[in-house]
Order: sequence, then C-alpha cells, then structure tokens
Amino acid sequence: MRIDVVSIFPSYFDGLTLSLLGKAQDSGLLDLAVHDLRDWTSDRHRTVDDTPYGGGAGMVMKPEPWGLALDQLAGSVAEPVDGSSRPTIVFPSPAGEVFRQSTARELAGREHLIFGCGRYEGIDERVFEEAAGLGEVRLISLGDYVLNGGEVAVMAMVEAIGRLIPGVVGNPESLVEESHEDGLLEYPSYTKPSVWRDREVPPVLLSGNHGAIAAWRREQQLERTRRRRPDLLAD
Ligand code: 6GU
Repeated sequence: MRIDVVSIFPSYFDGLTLSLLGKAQDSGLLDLAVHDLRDWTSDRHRTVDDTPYGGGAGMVMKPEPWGLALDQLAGSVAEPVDGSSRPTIVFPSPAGEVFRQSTARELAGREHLIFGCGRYEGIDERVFEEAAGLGEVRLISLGDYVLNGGEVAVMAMVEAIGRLIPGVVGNPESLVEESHEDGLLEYPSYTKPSVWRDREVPPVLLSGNHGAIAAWRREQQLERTRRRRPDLLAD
C-alpha cells in the first residue's frame, strides 16, 4: 500500500518509522512518504495561508500549493487503464465523518491513500472540489473535540490502517480479539504471577476449561461495553 501525507509539519510523522509500522516500511508492505506542503509554493516566503474572504478570525490555507501537491501525488502511482487505482484522498477535519475501526478496515483495502493535513481555520473549499476530480475524497474526524491541525489525527489513522495491512501484525489472531473488531470492548487480560499484592487472577482463567474461559470472556466484554460504552450496544 502507498500512503502520501502532505503537511506543513512533516516531522510530526517521524514517529511512524518506529515499531510495527517502521518494520512494515522496511519490508515493503507499506510505502509511506511524508511531504512538506511548502515544497509546492513558489514565493520567497513559501506562503501557505491567507486571510479569509468575508472576514473572520484566523487564516485559511491557500488553494494553489494544495492543487499542485495533489496533482503530483495523485498521478504518482502507476494506474491501470480502467482507472481503478485512483487514490482515496483523506482530509482530516473535525467536520468530517467519525473515524471507526470499520473506516480503518475500509481504507486498509485501498491501493493508494493521500492525507492532506489542514492547519489554521482550514483549507480553501475549492481544494476539496478539485480533489474530487483526482480520486475519492473523504473528510474524516477523530472524534468530537478540536485539535490544532490534522497531523495528530492522521498519525492515529495511519497507525490504525497500517496495522490492518496483511503481514504487518505478526499474529493475525491478535487482530480478531481486539476492542471494536466485534463491536464490543476487549475482555480483561492477566499474566503471571497468579497472585500480586493479594490480588488474584480470576480462577476460571487458571481452570484449563476452554469453554468456560470463552464464556467468561464474552460476559466480561458485554459487561464492560454496557458499563463504559452503552452507545456501542445500541448500534
Ligand atoms: Cl481530523 N482535525 C482536527 N483539526 N481536529 C480534530 C480532528 C481532526 N478530529 C477531531 N478533532
């Protein structure tokens, strides 16, 4: 899978070379490139923002550098004649659809993702219209709170998507048992010692009875989900 990220703070993404996603890049499962939006400016100050038409607080990202960046990156991956590999272009935005495990799964199936990180009050709206001519455009939010820019949101999305690429997580079974994969929160985990500071591991886990263990874990998943995230059970 190819992922391009465009940002005015490319060094935010240095962390993605660590751990599992770093290995995925080394082994060629993930081809991740981070780009500085200012590379597509042509003025001496490498300007990426300007004041909003109609007035108001803050600055808006200018369309020209975004247009050039997306033109170049959308055309950067060899494409079959049927156009089936048009990129999916994701703009992180608190005004977008909420990012879920199902969103990560869907995007992990794409050949080419481009993430465009906005800052300030956002990107000139015409950039989204223009991008729709280059690929499938998605505005995606991490949740109902405000970040200073899209970078941290994109890091979260790339990590959630990247680990779903086949081969990135060593033991695929560990993916199946996680929170949200079956719509429920994960069951609690314990390891040795069986007694720690007078706290005992639930005896069923030491019983060797696999049926009883599976039933207990399911019960724990349901109980936790009811208590912490009743909204998940309503869905
Ligand atoms: Cl994707 N971007 C920003 N700037 N703030 C957010 C967000 C995204 N998701 C939640 N808050």
